[in-house]
Amino acid sequence: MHEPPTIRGYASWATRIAELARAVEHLEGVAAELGVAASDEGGWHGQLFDKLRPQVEREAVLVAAVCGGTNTGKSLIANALVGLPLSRSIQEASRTRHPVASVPAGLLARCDPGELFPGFTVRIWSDDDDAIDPSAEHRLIVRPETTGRQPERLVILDTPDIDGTLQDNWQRAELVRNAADLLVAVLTQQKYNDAAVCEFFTDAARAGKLVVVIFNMLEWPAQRGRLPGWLETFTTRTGVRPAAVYAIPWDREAAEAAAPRFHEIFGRDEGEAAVPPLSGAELVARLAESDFDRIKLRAMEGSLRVVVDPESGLPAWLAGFEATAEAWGRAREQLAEGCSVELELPAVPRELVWREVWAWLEPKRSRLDLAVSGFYRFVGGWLAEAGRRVGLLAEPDAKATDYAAEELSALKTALGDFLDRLDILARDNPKLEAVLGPLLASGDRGAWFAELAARHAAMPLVSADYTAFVRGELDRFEQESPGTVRLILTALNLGAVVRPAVTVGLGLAGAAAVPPAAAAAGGLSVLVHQVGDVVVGAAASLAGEGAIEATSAGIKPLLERLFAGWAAERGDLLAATIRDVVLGDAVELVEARAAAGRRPEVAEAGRLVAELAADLPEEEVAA
Ligand SMILES: Nc1nc2c(ncn2[C@@H]2O[C@H](COP(=O)(O)OP(=O)(O)OP(=O)(O)O)[C@@H](O)[C@H]2O)c(=O)[nH]1
Ligand SMILES: [Mg+2]
Repeated sequence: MHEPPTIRGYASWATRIAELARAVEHLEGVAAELGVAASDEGGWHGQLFDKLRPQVEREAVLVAAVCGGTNTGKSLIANALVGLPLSRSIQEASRTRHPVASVPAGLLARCDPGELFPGFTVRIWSDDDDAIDPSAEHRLIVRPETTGRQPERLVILDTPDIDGTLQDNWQRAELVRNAADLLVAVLTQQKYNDAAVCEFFTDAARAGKLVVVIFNMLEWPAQRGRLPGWLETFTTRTGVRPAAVYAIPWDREAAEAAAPRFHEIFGRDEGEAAVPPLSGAELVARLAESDFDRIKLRAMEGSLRVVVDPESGLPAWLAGFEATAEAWGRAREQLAEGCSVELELPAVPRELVWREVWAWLEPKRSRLDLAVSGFYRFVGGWLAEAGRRVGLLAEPDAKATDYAAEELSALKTALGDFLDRLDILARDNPKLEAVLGPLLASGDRGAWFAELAARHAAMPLVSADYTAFVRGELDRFEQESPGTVRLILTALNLGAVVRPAVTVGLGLAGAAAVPPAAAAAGGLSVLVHQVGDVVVGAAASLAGEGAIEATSAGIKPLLERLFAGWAAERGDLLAATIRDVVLGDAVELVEARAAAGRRPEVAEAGRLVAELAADLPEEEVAA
């Protein structure tokens, strides 16, 4: 006979199942978004959400239903188990028309029998004729049990037959079977091999219902020897693995007294005689006490096996989820690596930067006069001269206009490069195609370039941000190196030229592809900031005759930052345009999907599934 599963306690399973359902529910919201196939070939979803979860969410109640062919003594047995007349036991066949449930009154006060038995209209029992009312309505007659004899968490039902002429009866029996944890299969010599009976229990076995077999109306002990053969036929046809087998001898007196005796049948009959038969009350006590956890676990076992099946269950779905999230992760990496362009700006108009430095120096002039007196006068004169040379003082507007035109053309080239890269990425990666394809296909490129030009035209040559940035940098430098202001002047005077290189890319947080310059350019934080997911990085190199002096004077980093900051502001304009008019929230979308695989629910669901699977008893290998 079947070995019971290891008893770990119903409560621990119930908790895990509830947690698992919660985790999966969270992931499902994301799964649709990620495009994870909603494959449920194995039916794990229905088992988890429709079978297991409702069970664990309500009070742990054991529902035992007496089922079987017509006129086999079901009502007699149900009444004996309950110890009260539930439903009339009659000689004619197919007389029980509605299931009758004996529910402990205390339990009835806490739980709604309508929820335990979907599909039925609940009626409170008035007498044992209720169950034989020929009404077409699917009724569930509830008899509150007030004697206290019936265990508090046990519900016992008598059910209509499953093989008579009335189809309504079968339907009602099936509804009860689906809601029950334990089926008491009443079989007789005539019915143990009946097609309809076997079909009913085949479905029960498939759903993993625990079945206790009772052979009734036996010539006793004459037919004892026939039982193993009947049982073998029944279990082979149905796939039922009985948790226990009992036999009830044909006994008119016992039947009339509603007190049948249950003889437990073990594999062979040796030693059986020594075990006294049980009364209905004793059998019930055994079910509710020592068998409760085992029965509940067994009732869930079938559903649970479906859920934890590595091939067709939740693990397969989780693997699909992770694989899809990983594919989004790769798409994200590709986007970060592939989407970065060099913005090659025309030589930075250094006189503009100088003008900012000069403006910063102005209010300090008297202090400088005192501090550096002659030097300052020398520098002042030199600057005027240098200014004339580089055109700072001559036709500044014309120069600015030239610069702006060159700059716009550089920005447009970079935008074109950027769009080309997006095209390539979308072609290479189906996930990126899904997100970027529609943007690129339907976008009006002419309008994008026009928008870039409009934004560029509206941008001042020297922004308030830049002015503030320069002042901040200079103040900081002066504070860190008091008395070295003259060095700034020296370097500028000597004509150091700074060539910043600006990289505009999709700096996804944490991605290796964040332009290294952006990460290094800490001093540019005012300007080089994250704009959505777009990072503008700037690096600079110092060249020209003043480079060595600037380096030795220790102001190289300062100068680099000042010039790079200027260029970065241009890069920022490009980045913002790309984000606002081309990409929209596409990058955030990719980022969010790539992050889905790292959601804690993924690991949690994996852990719970593994734990639940480990608790399942080894599956019996069919002999
Ligand atoms: N002598 C004797 N009569 C029995 C025994 N088991 C059942 N009966 C009788 O058989 C008849 C049918 O029993 P029920 O309990 O009504 O059978 P059922 O399976 O509920 O029948 P339906 O609900 O009509 O399908 C009744 O008259 C019972 O008294 C038994 O072991 N010995
Ligand atoms: Mg009956």
